Amino acid sequence: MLEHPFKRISVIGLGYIGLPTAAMFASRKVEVVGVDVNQATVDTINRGEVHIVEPDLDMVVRAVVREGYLRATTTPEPAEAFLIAVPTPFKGEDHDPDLSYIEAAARAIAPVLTAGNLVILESTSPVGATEAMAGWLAEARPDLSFPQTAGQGSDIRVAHCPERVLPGKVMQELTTNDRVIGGMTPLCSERAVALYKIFVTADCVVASGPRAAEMAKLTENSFRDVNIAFANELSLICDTLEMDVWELISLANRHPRVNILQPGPGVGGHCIAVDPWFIVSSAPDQSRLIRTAREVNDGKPLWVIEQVHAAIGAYLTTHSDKTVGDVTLAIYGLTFKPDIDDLRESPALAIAQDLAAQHPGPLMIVEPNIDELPRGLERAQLVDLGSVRADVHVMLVDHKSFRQSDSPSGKLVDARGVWQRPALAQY
Ligand code: SAJ
Repeated sequence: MLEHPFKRISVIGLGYIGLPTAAMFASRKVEVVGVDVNQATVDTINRGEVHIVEPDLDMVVRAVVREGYLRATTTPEPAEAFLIAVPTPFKGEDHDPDLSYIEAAARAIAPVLTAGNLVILESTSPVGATEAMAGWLAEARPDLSFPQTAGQGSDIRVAHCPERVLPGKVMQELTTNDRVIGGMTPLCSERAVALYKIFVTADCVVASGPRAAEMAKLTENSFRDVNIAFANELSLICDTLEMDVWELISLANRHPRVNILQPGPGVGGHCIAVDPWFIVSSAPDQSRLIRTAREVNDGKPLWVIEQVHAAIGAYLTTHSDKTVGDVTLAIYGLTFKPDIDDLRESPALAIAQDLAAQHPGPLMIVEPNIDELPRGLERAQLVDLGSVRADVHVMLVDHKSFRQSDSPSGKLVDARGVWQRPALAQY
């Protein structure tokens, strides 16, 4: 094992990023204290259990809690390094970033800081957030020196090291993804590299500073958002031209320098649907493409809802003895992407809630990754794939089990190309 100076590491925010990161350090036999404001989360972790679904996470947490390397608390304790992994949502119609969780975390750890400590911001953040965090820390601890005023010789080292792991592959990508390290001084970066090298097997790439690291993370997610918007726009164009978008993208992607992503019911999750707005809000006049991509992706759920109403109308024209209240709808998938249990910012959930409110007939929902239906879907019935009996079928999330099943009979609205995917002949 590598020699490193970190006897105790504290992770603030035990969510989708913080808990796997805490568990990863602990699995390398470093003492980790996880801090979260939610007592139920803290209790769950201290029992060796997890409150989120992520492959292999439960196994690692169970082991490190049992061996005494990870424990959780609601009150920060002294440590050599602090990693802040709290949410950074946006607020209001202008989509301005909300840094209140970072500020609260900074103010919570400030009292326990001691000279020599390293503080890392992992939360995806707008440009300037790390410096703002260093400012809050300095305000709370005038007895300590910080890099913004003391430079290389500061008591406290501060860096931004954005998380970039994919939900569903977090435990793997935490170790194998390259890591961008943006220290406020070269010494801050050096310490942060030493910290991450405890478990990262890929490269730790040192940026010119925290601002470059912040912008790199926002750029990665905006790149993906723009590519998905391109695919979503193609799906609208193909609908108008009565063409198959899935065939079109398969064909175009056979070009060696073309790699179009897949259309869907919209872009969800807490990252790609949020982060591009941080760029737009910092440079609104220059971010025309990034803003338009967000608007295209945000407009897709409404388009899918219109498709469903059109399918209901088409069904009724061939069943003149029925009224709209007699039409049974089946919705396949609620999560924000396949094979996870995460409903945050899910376009599929928003579509289902809208249909539940508008469609007067019976509503069946197939979502193998949850046990009970969330708010707004009280009148719907959660069913197994095999029990679906419906007139109009709406595919929203391409879970593995859906991909492996046959196309149902009835009217189909397929936002993911599961039932419509073309088999292209190839010689
Ligand atoms: N989606 C499509 N079509 C596609 C790909 C995705 O419609 O071809 C949709 C998904 O269904 C989902 C949304 O986009 O609703 C986002 O899913 P995702 O798998 O693209 O990304 P996330 O949000 O799970 O994770 C992203 C990742 N960023 C990049 O790939 C550039 C991940 O590496 C980041 O760490 C994560 O955001 C984050 O935390 O910022």
